[in-house]
Amino acid sequence: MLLAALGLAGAVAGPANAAESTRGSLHVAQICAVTTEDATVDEPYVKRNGTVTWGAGSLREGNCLRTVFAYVSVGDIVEIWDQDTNTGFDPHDKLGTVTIHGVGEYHFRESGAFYKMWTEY
Ligand SMILES: [Ca+2]
Ligand SMILES: [Ca+2]
Repeated sequence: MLLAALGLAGAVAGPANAAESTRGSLHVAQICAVTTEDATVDEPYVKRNGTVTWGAGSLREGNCLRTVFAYVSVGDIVEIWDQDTNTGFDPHDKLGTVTIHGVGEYHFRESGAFYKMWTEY
């Protein structure tokens, strides 16, 4: 009876785990620009393991984006970048890199910027 129950649980968990591997099991709940890299407004985007997974039009200093349709998993390398013209003298700016360890608060402090990000289930 117990083995049968475990077998059923395994069968149900399979597709869910497959979905997690592509989408990520943690929701990026919020990203806040405490200090922007540009003068007052950045155009932040998120890379997950080197691939751009989410971007916003703009984010003003002191503001947060409360609904971010971005998902990550434990162990992922997540970077936040500020989009610029990406010409020779104005490349995109990397604002920081973190390794996801679970639900929590993450800080990004490169290029003179300070961003916070929270993950949730
Ligand atoms: Ca910039
Ligand atoms: Ca910018």
